Amino acid sequence: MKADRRIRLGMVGGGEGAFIGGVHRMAARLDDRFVLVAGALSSTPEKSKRSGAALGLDVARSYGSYTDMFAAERLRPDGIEAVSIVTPNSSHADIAVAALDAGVHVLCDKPLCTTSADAQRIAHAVTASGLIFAVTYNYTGYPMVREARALVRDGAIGRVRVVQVEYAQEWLAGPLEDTGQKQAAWRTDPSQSGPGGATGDIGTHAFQLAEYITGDAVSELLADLQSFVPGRRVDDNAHVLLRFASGARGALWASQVAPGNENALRIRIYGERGGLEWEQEHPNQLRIAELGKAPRVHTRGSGLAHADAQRVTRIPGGHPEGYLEAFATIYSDVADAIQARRAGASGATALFPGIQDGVRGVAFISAALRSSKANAGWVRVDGA
Ligand code: SOE
Repeated sequence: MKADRRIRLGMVGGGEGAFIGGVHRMAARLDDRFVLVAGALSSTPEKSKRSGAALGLDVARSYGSYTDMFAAERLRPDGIEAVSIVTPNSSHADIAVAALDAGVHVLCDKPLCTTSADAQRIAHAVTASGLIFAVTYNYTGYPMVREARALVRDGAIGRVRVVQVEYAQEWLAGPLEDTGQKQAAWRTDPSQSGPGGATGDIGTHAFQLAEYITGDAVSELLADLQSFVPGRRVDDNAHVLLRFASGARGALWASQVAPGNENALRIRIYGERGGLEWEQEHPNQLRIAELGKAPRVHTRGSGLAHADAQRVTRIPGGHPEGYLEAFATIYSDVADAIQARRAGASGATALFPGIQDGVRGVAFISAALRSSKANAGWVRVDGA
């Protein structure tokens, strides 16, 4: 019988009523590179086991807590090799460090954690363990985002001058958290989400995307955060000016109170010789304009795309790929890295977001809060 080459995956969080855990499970399965074999899926042992049963997990591998899972799986010859962490943000750090201590590769949902001290703690554990660590900034998995990144690196638009990035949603325009809606409740509770609201939930996606595509780091920012919904304990709207290390300038807008917007993540990048524009809700197209030439649209699957984009394209152009495929690309990139590790190779340059992206995201949230809270003006974005 042929050995199963798939990577044995565990999951922490993602039980009954969860949203992102289900997305991770679909993403892990799409390219058939992972098999979910164990889980500690909920905050109480009873719910965990019930959730495991609903997913068809082996009862013996449906654990009441993540500590039980790491301890028991470690002793099995067929124990988990990787874990997905899909719990609310404030629990990421302890779970991630426990996983790394147990010798398990990690895929952690964003943001990495809620404090800079925890971000450093995880980063040290990653270095000490030598294990693979990914943060699911899933929008980096879109072929046309990889295309934009490659074009900027190849100098297609020249030296970058201006970055405009925004992520607008409408779903928190009212006090949804007061209705008991679980997704809204934990995201607006600082003890679970951390101190950033829109800043942490979607601002970090926008920030990471800007750094990912440009390959440049934001060195300073100036933020104006607001909670428009009465009684809300975290920000629901953020305007942030950015200064990049290269001298480029940027502006980031993250809002969860913008009626008419679902997941309107959009980035525009302007260089000395041209500009790029990409929107998450139309992800198969990338608009490029070079000075003196008619603007054109690069399309996913056209066969003309950069190798980095073609590598993560599954079906021919004209058949839309979307959110789940992009998410799955992060999983498959991680699978490549784990399998390269199994084979004793270090693996090709990884294009999935790693621990550094996680640390930067936390640095962004904390800098934005510092700048806005004390009207402190420009502040440094720490976190190498
Ligand atoms: C909810 O605002 C949410 O699901 C975020 O948590 C995700 O990270 C974002 O990608 C989509 O919206």
